[in-house]
Amino acid sequence: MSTQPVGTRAYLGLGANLGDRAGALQRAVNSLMAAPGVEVVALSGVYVTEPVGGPEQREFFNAVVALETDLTARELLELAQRLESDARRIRHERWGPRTLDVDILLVGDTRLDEPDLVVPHPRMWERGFVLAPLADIAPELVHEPASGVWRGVRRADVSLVLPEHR
Ligand code: A4P
Ligand code: MG
Repeated sequence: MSTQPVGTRAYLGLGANLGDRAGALQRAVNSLMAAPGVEVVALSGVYVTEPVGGPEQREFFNAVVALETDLTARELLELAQRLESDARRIRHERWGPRTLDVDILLVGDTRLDEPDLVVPHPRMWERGFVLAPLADIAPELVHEPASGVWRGVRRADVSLVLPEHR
């Protein structure tokens, strides 16, 4: 089932560093495709990225997804958290390893600064693991980044696919 999106462009960041990392990202894309009020319009490449912050942990797989949506930023956060719990993510520690992390990067020109939701995502512009995939699908948004931001970020030899349209 899908509702007709009214066309706010939103970008979500996907990350995984436990278990089947590429599979977790693809399942998240599949679930987004199936979600009412959400149309997946572009997928970035998949990047293998060194962990930023947190404990010693495995490299992440990261990607960015572009949506057209009539959901609000808060509704997108609820959807993101549902995808994370579907991936059986257990929160142990901030910035710690996770089967799936879904961050709300941008939602049209929405600006929110609430305890549990800050949009645009406050750390996105300094993170190569966000900017490299974002530049694949929205190069106009990624200006000359601070030097060093691309370190530890390389293309993975896997790609995400958009499943057949419903
Ligand atoms: N929250 C507030 N704003 C947002 C937003 N725009 N999108 C709140 C999503 N969530 C948002 O997140 C903690 C709380 O942030 C949520 O309950 C939500 O209400 P979390 O996912 O439980 O914890 P976290 O992800 O560990 O913390 P945080 O602060 O969101 O971290 P980041 O900034 O998401 O960074 N290194 C690599 N290479 N690749 C990564 O993907 N990810 C992180 C997490 C750190 N290092 C990484 C990567
Ligand atoms: Mg997060």
